[in-house]
Amino acid sequence: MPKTQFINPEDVRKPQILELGTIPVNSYDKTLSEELLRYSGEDLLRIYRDMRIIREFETMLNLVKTTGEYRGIPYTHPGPAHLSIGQEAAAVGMAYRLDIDDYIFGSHRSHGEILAKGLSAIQKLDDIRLQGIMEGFFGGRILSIVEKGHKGDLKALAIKFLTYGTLSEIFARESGFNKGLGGSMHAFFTPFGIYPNNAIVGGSGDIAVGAALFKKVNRKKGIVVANIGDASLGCGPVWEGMTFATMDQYTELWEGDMKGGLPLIFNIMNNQYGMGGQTCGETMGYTIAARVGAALNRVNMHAERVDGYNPLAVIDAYERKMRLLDEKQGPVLLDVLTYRFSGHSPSDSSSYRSKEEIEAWESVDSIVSFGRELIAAGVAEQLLLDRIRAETDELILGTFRLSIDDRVSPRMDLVTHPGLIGEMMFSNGSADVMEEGEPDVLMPLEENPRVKQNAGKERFAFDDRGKPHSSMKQFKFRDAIFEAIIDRFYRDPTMVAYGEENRDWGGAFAVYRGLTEALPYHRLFNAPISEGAIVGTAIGYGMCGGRVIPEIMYCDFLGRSGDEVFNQLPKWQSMSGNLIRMPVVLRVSVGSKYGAQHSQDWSSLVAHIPGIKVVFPATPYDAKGLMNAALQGTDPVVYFESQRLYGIGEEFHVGGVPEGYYEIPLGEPDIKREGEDITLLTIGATLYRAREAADLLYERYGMSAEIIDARSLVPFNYEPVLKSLKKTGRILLVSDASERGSFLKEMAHNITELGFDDLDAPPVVVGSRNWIIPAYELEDYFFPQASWILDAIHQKIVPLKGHHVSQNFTAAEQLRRSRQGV
Ligand SMILES: Cc1ncc(C[n+]2csc(CCOP(=O)(O)OP(=O)(O)O)c2C)c(N)n1
Ligand SMILES: [Mg+2]
Repeated sequence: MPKTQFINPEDVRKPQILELGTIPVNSYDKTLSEELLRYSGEDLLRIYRDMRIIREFETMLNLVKTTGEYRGIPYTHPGPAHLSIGQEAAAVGMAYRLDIDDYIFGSHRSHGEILAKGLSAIQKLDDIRLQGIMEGFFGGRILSIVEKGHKGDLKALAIKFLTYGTLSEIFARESGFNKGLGGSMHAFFTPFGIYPNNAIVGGSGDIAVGAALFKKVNRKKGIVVANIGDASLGCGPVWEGMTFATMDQYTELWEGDMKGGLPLIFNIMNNQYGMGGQTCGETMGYTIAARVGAALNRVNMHAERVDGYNPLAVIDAYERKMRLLDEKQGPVLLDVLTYRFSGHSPSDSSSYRSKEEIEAWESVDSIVSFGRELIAAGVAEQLLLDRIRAETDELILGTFRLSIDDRVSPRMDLVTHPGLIGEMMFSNGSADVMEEGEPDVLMPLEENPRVKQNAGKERFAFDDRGKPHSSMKQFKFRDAIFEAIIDRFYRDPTMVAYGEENRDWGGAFAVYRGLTEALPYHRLFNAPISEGAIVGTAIGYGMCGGRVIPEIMYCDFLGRSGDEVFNQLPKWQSMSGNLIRMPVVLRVSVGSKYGAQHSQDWSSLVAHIPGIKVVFPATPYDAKGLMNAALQGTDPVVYFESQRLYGIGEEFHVGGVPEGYYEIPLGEPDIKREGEDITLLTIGATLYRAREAADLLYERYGMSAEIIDARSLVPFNYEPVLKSLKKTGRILLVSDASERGSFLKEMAHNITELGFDDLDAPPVVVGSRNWIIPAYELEDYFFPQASWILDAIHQKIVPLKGHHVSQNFTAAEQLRRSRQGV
């Protein structure tokens, strides 16, 4: 418990000098001849071969992009190709010691890393496993293509499998590793430990940390390497990822075998440029990227710069650093110095650097230098190197021919199956647990103080006579979420939850109170204030096969995790060709009372992005059922919780909140009150204001309103709403989100199209104003009120006899506001 970590003013106020220690730079000083005891001739030739395969692969792509042909065979590749010609030694050195259980992540310039890691995996796998992987992958489809006419051993076949699977992916063929849905910047192949590469530079900076967390928490073999460009050190996700990866708690607070650092290497592929900006001397201030380690923890992340132009220097560093990881001393930061001869992309004219500079680096080309050293050490003669070159050229030519052959390597057939990509957006799985096993917990569930306390609570808000139970006695919204979550913690051993103040505080809104007593640190912990990394690490954790609940304390902070929520969480299931599942339930609390930056409902931003499920429960019964369903699923779910509701009991579901397990299917709206004259469709907490409006409508105007609670935004079944409309002919939609561009507008539009014949008037949307949210004292002028619902009905749907309006919903006012953008 952090409480035990006493912060003594006497100690921390003492004067001292902070010594930062030292960071080695290019300290490897052996020649290849001196390393002959460490490597066999075969090993060294394989290093040479692997570098040559990458060089020719990238050269082929460069020629295709710049000349429209490769070795006389024309081909047009309109997509991207960010090449790493020049960086081969860094990639092969990085991958050489990695085993099949070690994972790499990368960025947009990752072809070399993919090939290097794949080649390393092929070398390490025995034939039976290798054959099994190839046969099992997409039903053996890729294998059946490359094995036709293959002469040679299984490893040679596997190398064809690797280059073909990668290239057909780059060329958007269905026979690619990710069915052509990932493409050049995202290709990956998890069976060889090659995890997603990311077109968002630095995107892997936090995702990879989550993968390392998964390995640690679930006691899995292997380490994780996050390949990151030098310029990406300026990216928030990288910094946040490093912050998350170096938290003291791993060594100070995690207990037993969990004590110790993450098995993770941040591998800076330091080619000294962004696209055109020079990192050292221009866009960054670190001079030597390894310096960054000094900011992160007291051991400088064991940072080191190594010469990435010498594969043996990189391998040497990996050997030493992997030992540290084995001793749980991670994470490690490696600054692997390299250079790309190729442009950022083939259209790049290299206007930002001089010819002399490129030539200077070409003159020390790592492949040529390594070849020379092989000869000098007597490992090879020129003839042998020439033969290796001829063989690798042949491999790439064969790969190229196969990948561009439309009959062998067709694209996904969206003519015959127009809905195919749609079918791949979600995995729609149902899994009690992500892995069998005994969950780590600290006490039997029944003994948990919160569970005991909840057992004595009233699970419906009202007594037999309709009187509300005292607030203290009611089983509340926050209890309902807690109940679903603790239940899953006691079932699924992979499940973890984290966010800001999640542990001893009990979550900012007391949802997790009691969980701290139940769970060891590694399953429930406080994250740094790094919303990007909170979501990003969860993505990495989920894609490796663990269930995870990250939490964003206020919806307004979603902006801080924008990339993770908009670009990463929703995309990897489909972009992987459905190889990956994403069992991540992101809890997002929607505030009120705290003004413009703590009270916004941004559900529409999330619902807009294809690939995320979005729910917004408004009652304890729904909160528990929807949380159970979200946790049973294998898709990413953003689960919105209104802070207005944490303290309410169940007021609608007469049976109260069941004690046992039940699910409410995502996507099904719920009729909360039946009525005849108008339908009120609500999202989130406006349910209660709609109920108030419905009471007023009845009391004052004799109108009966049917209230439907949307409960989910994505997916959403319109049928119950359309059925209601058939009866009422009128509909008003209400939520706390600012009205312009809100999800209500989307719903209103669909309802207009689908229910046009049943509508007496167009659907009317009542959202919050298109303003900043004012202080609590003025909030009622911003958020929809029950009276606004009546005003809008009166002015836009059906006149209410004798009604006095407080808000102006006339067409003229609508036009005026639109003209002013408010
Ligand atoms: C978030 C984001 N910003 C900008 C870009 C455009 N972009 C693509 S590559 C690149 C440079 C990246 O440099 P570095 O991280 O050093 O990797 P390198 O390209 O040198 O391998 C930029 C700015 C992007 N893809 N993603
Ligand atoms: Mg770079």
